[in-house]
Amino acid sequence: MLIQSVAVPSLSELAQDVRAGLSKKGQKELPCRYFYDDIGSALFEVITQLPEYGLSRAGQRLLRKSAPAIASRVPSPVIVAELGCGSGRNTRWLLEALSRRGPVTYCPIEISGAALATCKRQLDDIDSLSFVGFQCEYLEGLAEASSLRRTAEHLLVLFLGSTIGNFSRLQGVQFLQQVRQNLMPGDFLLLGTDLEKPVPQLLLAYDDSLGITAAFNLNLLARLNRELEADFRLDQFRHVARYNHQERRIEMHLLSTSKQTVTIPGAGLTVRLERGETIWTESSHKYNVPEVTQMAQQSGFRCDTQWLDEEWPFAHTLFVAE
Ligand code: AVI
Repeated sequence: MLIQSVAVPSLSELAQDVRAGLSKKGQKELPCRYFYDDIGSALFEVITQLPEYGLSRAGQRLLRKSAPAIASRVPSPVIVAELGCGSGRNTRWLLEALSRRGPVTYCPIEISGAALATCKRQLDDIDSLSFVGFQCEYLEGLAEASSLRRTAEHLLVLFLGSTIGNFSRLQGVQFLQQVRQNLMPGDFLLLGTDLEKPVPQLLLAYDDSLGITAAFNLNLLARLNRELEADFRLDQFRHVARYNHQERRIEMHLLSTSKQTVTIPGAGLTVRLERGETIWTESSHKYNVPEVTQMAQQSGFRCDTQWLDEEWPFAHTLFVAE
């Protein structure tokens, strides 16, 4: 298996981000990208199977349905660069459809080494597929994948699962602009976006009855205990999912159930929390269809084709670089 490690965020980067986020004057914050250590990635895999969390299944259904159409739009040979591959299960349909027509180089880009290894195992049996994994941040990995390109090879970037929703709307467009900078005119981006839906349904999706999303959220504090020798008492925090109507997003918070002091030696920090105060850990923005078209235009793409799921409002849109 070829897996290249470009630059996994260093401990000092984690320490700096934790320091910045937890010493904020108003709302304390922790970046959601730190959810995905090996334990967090495993918990996220379980989330994707939960009855309340229809998002991943919608993405799978769409990919299965649209794979032949996508394969007919994207010329061969192709490099498929997937930003955050997870287990790789979702991508199988598309990779199979593409590799029936010619050689495919698949470059999953993933921060978790364990997830990358699972992805490789899942897809190992696909004929004429070369696997070059990158364990690093998305844009670094994309630059590496793009540098593998030979003449006449097209690039198809997959950004599925509505990970774009974890950026603010503005950051999302800025990120797509950076993706575009790594592409040539005529290259493709397949973008997954979770669409607006009734708030009670969203709240259940982010606060499931088995408590897996709660564990996923709390693992962030457990990670700081493991990696920065922090002394967070997990029983003194509660997972909270809220809908922010103005921003049209689900927010996940960790609510302190007592007045407490936490020390984080690895970040050189002592944090005081009031009873009821929260640490904001994630936003998950929900979109509507015209917004997706607008995002394409703002980032140097045009929309080619869009597929919508009928059971769980979710869109896959094929963008072409202009
Ligand atoms: C990865 N990302 C798109 C997920 C989401 O729905 O925002 C992460 C997640 N957080 C809680 N459940 C799932």
